[in-house]
Amino acid sequence: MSDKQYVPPKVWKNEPSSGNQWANINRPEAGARFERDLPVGEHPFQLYSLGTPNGQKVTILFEELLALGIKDAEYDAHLINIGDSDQFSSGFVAVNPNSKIPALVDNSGTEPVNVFESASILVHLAEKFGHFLPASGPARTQTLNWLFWAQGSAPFLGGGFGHFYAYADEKQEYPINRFAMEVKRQLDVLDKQLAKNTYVAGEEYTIADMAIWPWYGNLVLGRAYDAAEFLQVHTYEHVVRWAQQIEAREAVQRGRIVNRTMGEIWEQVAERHSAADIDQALKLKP
Ligand SMILES: N[C@@H](CCC(=O)N[C@@H](CS)C(=O)NCC(=O)O)C(=O)O
Repeated sequence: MSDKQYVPPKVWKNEPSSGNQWANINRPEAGARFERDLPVGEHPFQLYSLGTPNGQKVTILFEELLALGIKDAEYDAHLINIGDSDQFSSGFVAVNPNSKIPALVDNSGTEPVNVFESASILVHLAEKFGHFLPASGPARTQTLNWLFWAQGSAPFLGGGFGHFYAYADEKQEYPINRFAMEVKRQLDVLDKQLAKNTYVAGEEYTIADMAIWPWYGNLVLGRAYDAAEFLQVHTYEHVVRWAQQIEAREAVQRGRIVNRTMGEIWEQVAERHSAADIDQALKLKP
């Protein structure tokens, strides 16, 4: 237990309790903080994102669609640096009033369509191109079950466990225990599902895998929060098997590095405007 006793005041006030950069991005008000238009590239899809797990979901899907030879899925991926408050520009807020990456403008039809929330973007693209989301029946429901599971569960991993275990200035037993318990329970849910199925929603690779892998796949592959030992991620052997299987896909290796500004140099493709941007980075891989 922390020795500092916090007594909530009668009315909450916005008094930052921490100096860490992730604690201080947000304010209790929504909306644009400054005027700036978004850049627009030449492709039908304009993605405004960052290579976090939520961003990776979408760039993995784009790369999977391109790997199928679908040229209409060409996209520009513009960098939104959330540490620099890019998500609060008037241009970004016009696309996503929630000020979170990823956000997409689909210019492929007669009128531009704004799409936000990573799962909504995945469904929009999967339906548009007819891949990675069964069109009807139980397989579609099963895919959506796991897609919604990911959207509901991952905030406990990122905003909950990751925040308190890795980012908070002070290590506090109560939130770390609470969120470690929940993350391990979620890993066990996945492990039991993947013991019986090749992919999360059955025998087909779907957008549910693309939504879950960036969070739980990266976690069991030891790429998140330096928490592999703490959470004993190797014990979830079916999740590890699945994570490695997804990781081996070329489209995943390409998509996971788009809009990334951290990690090894070959893992950083700050902006993607053509396949060559990714090719060049991957050439540097040892
Ligand atoms: N539910 C949203 C979550 C998106 C989200 O949390 N994005 C984070 C980065 S991973 C973000 O943009 N944070 C910036 C902020 O909170 O201001 C989705 O799935 O798209």
